[in-house]
Amino acid sequence: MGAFKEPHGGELKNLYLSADVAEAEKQAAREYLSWDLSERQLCDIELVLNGAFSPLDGFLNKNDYDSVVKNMRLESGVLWPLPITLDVSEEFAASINTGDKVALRDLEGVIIATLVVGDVWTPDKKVEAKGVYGTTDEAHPAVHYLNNIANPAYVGGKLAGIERPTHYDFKHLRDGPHEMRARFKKLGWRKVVAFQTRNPMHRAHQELTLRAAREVEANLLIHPVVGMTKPGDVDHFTRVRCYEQLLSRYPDQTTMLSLLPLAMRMGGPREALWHAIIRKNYGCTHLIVGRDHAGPGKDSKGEDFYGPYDAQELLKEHADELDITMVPFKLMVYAENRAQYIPIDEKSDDDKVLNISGTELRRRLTEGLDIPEWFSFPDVVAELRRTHPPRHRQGFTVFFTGLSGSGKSTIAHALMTKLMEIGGRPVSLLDGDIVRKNLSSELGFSKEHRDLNITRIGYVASEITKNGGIAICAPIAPYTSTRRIVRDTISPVGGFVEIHVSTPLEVCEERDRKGLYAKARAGIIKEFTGISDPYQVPENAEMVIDTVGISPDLAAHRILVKLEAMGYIR
Ligand code: PPS
Repeated sequence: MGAFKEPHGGELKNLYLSADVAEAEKQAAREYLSWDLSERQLCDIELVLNGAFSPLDGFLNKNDYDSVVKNMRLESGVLWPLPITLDVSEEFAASINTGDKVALRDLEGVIIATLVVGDVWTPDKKVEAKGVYGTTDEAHPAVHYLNNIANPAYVGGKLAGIERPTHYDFKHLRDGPHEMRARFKKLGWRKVVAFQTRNPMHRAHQELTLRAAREVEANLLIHPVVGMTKPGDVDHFTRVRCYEQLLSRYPDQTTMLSLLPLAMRMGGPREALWHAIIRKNYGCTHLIVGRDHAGPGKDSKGEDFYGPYDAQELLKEHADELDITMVPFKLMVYAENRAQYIPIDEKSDDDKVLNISGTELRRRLTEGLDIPEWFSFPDVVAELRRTHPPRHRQGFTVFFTGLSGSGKSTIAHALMTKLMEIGGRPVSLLDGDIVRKNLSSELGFSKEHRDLNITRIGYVASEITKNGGIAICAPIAPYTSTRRIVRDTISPVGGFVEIHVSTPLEVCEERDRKGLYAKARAGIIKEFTGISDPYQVPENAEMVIDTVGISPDLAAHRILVKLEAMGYIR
């Protein structure tokens, strides 16, 4: 196995134009139609342009897309497991034709690349979800993204790179595949084993990577994903500081840290193949694949989407084609009697093994409990504690959802007052009616407008939460997927407590405080929730309150007790 072999399917791409050509194209592109790249598209485009996604030279056209979804291969037969597509709105799709050029811009309007439009089509998202991820269950983060966040139409076509996406953080750790290959060559690293991660690394990970490197007599590249990972993951700033702490614990000159701006799909086995191809493009000869590689978690029935070693199996099946060797690893556990880590399959009956799961670690962090040295190095734990203070010092959002007239606003007011009485954090109320007067005054009640309204509330609440405050939201928020987007936005920055005010429709209608139900029944108000518009009942709200028979005061008191039990107040 040569360390610097050309990747399968052709040379390592570099789609950036030379400086003067790029400048000319940039000037010309001012006249092109323009598309603002989403966060995920920005991640994808960076890795297409710098060659990490070789042999791709743009976003997939329809034939390649169909073939990838169905057979895990490009039309040419080259192995490529995940569809890299440019999703756009219907209006935008209708405005472009094959052969047109489009300027692709980052969030600040900088032109990153231009695209020569190939195919424009509307994908069958069910077929894509089933084919690529083996499921249409929206508990899978990629299926949720596909159905609820990605735009409805796709555009394929070749890319020409104008400017590298800007990163202001950890510049010294951001090398593309060409630079990494050059660094390996310069250092004489002929064999390099890559370690993929989206989590903070503890002693078990260090032990595993050291063993893997020793086993295959290779140098080690710690190659964490810093683009988009699973919602709820530790933010990459904290993680990279942890990795930097850990790096000093490896033997000198053996190990390198570099960041990968990848948008993960949590696609399990197919994603593991993708990770292998990417690491080969970066010049690695080996990739560590552990238990449940790139696993999406549980499905809506509480079962695993993929078997724990499915990813290893799929890589084994395609070993001949991959040109990078998998180093399979079992779960590492700490054998207290031996005072060392061992793979779980080497455990004998005499061994007393200890393990702290991710969930248990989060619990200890949020409750400010001890994290033992056998589990993690103290400087890594100190980094984690800096960004994960115990819950009573974190910000949080209480998100009420329920029908109009269910009592959300009244309980929200009562709760706000009680929380202000306790003190310690600023409290903001984002009530449905207030938001509609201020933040969302131009919006109506179509699904699209309701979603926009809730996303705005979620955005404001996440800022309040991130800065240590308490946000109380009380919209109807009738759609499950939108509530989930809000949860996913807020959970990484603090607490999120969803409360379903489940007062039955008959009771709300009977109360009809604002006279809206009567108008809705008479057809004067259209799209009225519960009457002529849907309300999707929450399935995993932290709390359900039916206001029949309990006062707003008692309801707010129960919520306070719940918040105390969860550790947010004390
Ligand atoms: S949503 O669906 O979450 O965006 O709705 P929200 O922002 O909470 O706004 C709900 C309030 O607007 C009034 N209203 C309607 N509600 C539902 N459907 C229709 N068509 C409608 N038209 C006006 C109603 O007073 C809601 O207030 P609450 O406090 O919930 O009773």
